[in-house]
Amino acid sequence: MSALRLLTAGESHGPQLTVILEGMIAGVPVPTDALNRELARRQISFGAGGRMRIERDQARITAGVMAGRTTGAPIALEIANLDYSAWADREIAPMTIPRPGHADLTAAVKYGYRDLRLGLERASARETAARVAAGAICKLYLAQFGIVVGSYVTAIGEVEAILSEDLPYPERLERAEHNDLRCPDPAATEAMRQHIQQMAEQGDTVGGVFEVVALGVPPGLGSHVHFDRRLSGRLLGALGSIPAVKGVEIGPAFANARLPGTQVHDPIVRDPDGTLRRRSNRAGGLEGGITTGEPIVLRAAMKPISTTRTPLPSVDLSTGNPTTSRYERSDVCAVPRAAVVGEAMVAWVLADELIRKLGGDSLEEQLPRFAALRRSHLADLPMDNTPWRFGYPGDTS
Ligand code: EPS
Repeated sequence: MSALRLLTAGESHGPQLTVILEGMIAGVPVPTDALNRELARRQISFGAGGRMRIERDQARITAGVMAGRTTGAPIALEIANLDYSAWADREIAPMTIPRPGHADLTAAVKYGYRDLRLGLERASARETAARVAAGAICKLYLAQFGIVVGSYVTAIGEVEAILSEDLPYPERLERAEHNDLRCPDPAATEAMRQHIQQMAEQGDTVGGVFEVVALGVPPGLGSHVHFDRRLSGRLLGALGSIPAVKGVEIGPAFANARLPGTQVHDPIVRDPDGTLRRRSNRAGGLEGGITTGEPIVLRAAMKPISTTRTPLPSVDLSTGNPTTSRYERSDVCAVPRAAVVGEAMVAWVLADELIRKLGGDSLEEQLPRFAALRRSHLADLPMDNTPWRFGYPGDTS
């Protein structure tokens, strides 16, 4: 069982989203604006639809944080749906035509819905606002140990960012904060904008690829001993749980699959001071389901949004007759926003693993344990009389 349990509830057009995060240790500072800053990052994006002009997501913490710090009790928070007032008293006709690609039909089959709105209300990516709020708390926890989780967009449809391997991750993350497509390549950003614009004009939608990176993660999180303790699987699953994400890889996994092993595996080298390092990071920061101390690099493919203005073939479930999908409103491209959700999911998994690794119930207990762990990894361990030690993020040789 996870040390850090996350539950979200709430319909897209209901009164609010509700989140419970259980298992967070006591003593983590939670400045109120930190959560709202993360929520605002999820809302900013070129290609977002009308709904994002209505919502101004704010988290209201109702439990588990007192005097600006976590108490160790379950953390509860709420995010109001401002669009609720427009829906609350409206007569809404049942929706009977499933949109191809959406959860409309599969949810109806599973739960026996006759009105497809019952499925879409919960399948809507509105729910991801709840994850981002919880992820913000996980990020605050990780920050206490110098761990940073960020993201950037590398492709929108056919437009690919060109990022030199020498462009350091902190610089990529910094650049991503400065445009509404979260893309670190300025030339590609402009082309992406035009592509989204063109898709909107054609009544179409577009997907893309984003990367989530975690910096400063110590070696030794996760485990090889059992399938569900492999951190690789947990991270892949966490990103794969984001609506419309249909593919995830660790490092350049699909490119690695096409190369001989000698060109893939990161050489292990010993620095003059005895620190063990990897000369490259094609493993994306994970070997044997355990962190290596190198940046964790995850890449996710998001399909185009399934609500398209151009009708797609479908069947009206009330008559059984062939017809085409109907359109109310939707985003044209949600990739930059999904990247922020990806950060939240990765932060949640890493926080869970670190809490499990360090044990204890408070930051006061955990900080010295983290320092001790680091010291134990840094201790000179003789092997054939040659001292060596594990490399840690942030070590300089
Ligand atoms: C979504 C449809 C749109 C999106 C929504 C996800 O909402 P609406 O149906 O109200 O127009 O904007 O995303 C959000 C509300 C959000 O907060 O991200 C869908 O069908 O998945």
